[in-house]
Amino acid sequence: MMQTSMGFKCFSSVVWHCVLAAMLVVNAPLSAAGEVEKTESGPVRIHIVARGLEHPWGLAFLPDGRMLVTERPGRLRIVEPDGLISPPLSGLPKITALGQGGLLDVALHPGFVDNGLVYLSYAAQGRSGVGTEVARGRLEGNALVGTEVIFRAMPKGRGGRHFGSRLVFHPDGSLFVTLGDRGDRPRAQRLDDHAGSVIHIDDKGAVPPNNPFVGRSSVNSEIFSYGNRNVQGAAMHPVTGELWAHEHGPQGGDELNVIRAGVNYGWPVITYGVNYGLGTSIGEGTHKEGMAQPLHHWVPSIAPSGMAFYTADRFPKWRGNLFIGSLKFRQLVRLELRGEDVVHEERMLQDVLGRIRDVRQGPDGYLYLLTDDSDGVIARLEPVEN
Ligand SMILES: [Ca+2]
Repeated sequence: MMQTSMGFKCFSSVVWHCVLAAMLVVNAPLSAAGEVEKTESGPVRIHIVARGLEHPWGLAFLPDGRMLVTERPGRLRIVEPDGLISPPLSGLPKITALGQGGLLDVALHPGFVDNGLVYLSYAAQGRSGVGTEVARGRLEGNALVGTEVIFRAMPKGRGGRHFGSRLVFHPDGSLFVTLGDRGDRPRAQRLDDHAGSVIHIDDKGAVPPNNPFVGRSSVNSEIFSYGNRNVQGAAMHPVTGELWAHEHGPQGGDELNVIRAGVNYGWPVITYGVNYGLGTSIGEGTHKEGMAQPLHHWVPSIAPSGMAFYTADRFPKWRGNLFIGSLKFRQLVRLELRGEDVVHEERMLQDVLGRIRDVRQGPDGYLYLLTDDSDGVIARLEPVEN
C-alpha cells in the first residue's frame, strides 16, 4: 500500500488508477468533501467516501461495514469505510463489457453471515449473442470461490442496450432479477423470452413452484412479470414485502410500479413515452385492458437508476420515503408515499455529484450514492446538525 501526495491510499496494483484519481480531484465538480446542500428537509452534508471507481454500478454492504462495489468494465472491489479501495477480486464469471452491459449489480444472500454467498448480475457473450446472467460465489478474502452461473436470460441478443440487472432478495431467500427488452421491443410481450421481464428464482436458480406461469407450455417459467422495458432500480417495500421497481421509458414515460405476479406492465403496447427525436407515438396509447398502469410516471424522462426505501433514524423526515437516482438530470429524486400514491416529489443535489447510478441505505443509517462516471464516487449523505 502507498499514499499519494494528495493523501490517497492505494494498493500498488491500482496505484496508477489512484494517482489518476488524485489528479482528477483538481478539476472535480465537487470542490471539497463535506459540501453542504439544501433540501426541503434541511441541509445535508455530502461526504465523498471513495473516488476513482470506473462506472460503478452496484453496491452491497458487508456485515462489517465494508462495501462490495461493481465497476461496469468487469471488476468487483471491496471498499473500506475509510475509502480504501481493494484490487479487483478474483473468481468472477466471464463478463462481456458492451454498451450498457458489463458487471452490473451485486447482492448478498440473506444468509451471507453463514454461507458467504455473493450474487452478481452481468452481461455475457454466448453462441448467439449477449445477455444478462446471474452468478454466485463464496467470498473468501479478496476472492469469490466456487463461482457458478445460476441464470442466463435467453435468448441472447445483439447490441449493448437494456440489460436491466438489479438483484433483490425476498426475505424468504428467493431472488428477483430485473431485465430489459435488449432494445428489441416485441420481446417484452413474449412469455417464451426472458427479455423485458422481472424474473423470480430460488437462490440456486431453480423456478419456485408458485411462480405465476409454472405449468403453462412454451413459457419461460422464471418470468414473474413482463411488459417491462428496462428496469435498473428495484427494492423490497419495508412494510408490505412487495417488490417495487422503476423502469426507463423511451423519450418520456419512465415508470414506477409495484411488481406483482403475472402482471403485464404494457411495454411496448402502452406507454407514456414517444419515439426518440421524432416524438411519434408508440403502440396503442397509454391504457389498455389487462395491462397495469404505473403508480407514477415521468415526462420528460429522468432516466432512473437505483432505488432505496429510507427506513433509518438519521433523517427522521425521510422515513418511509423512496429515493431514486436520476442519470439524465444528475440529481436525486425523493418521493413521499401514502400507500401506493406518490404525494410529493423533490429533486435534490442537481449537478452536485453527477449521474446517480445507485442509491442504498447504509447499515449506519446514512444514504449512499454511486455516480456513473469514469471517475465515479461513493458519496454519503449526512444530516447537518443545527
Ligand atoms: Ca408500463
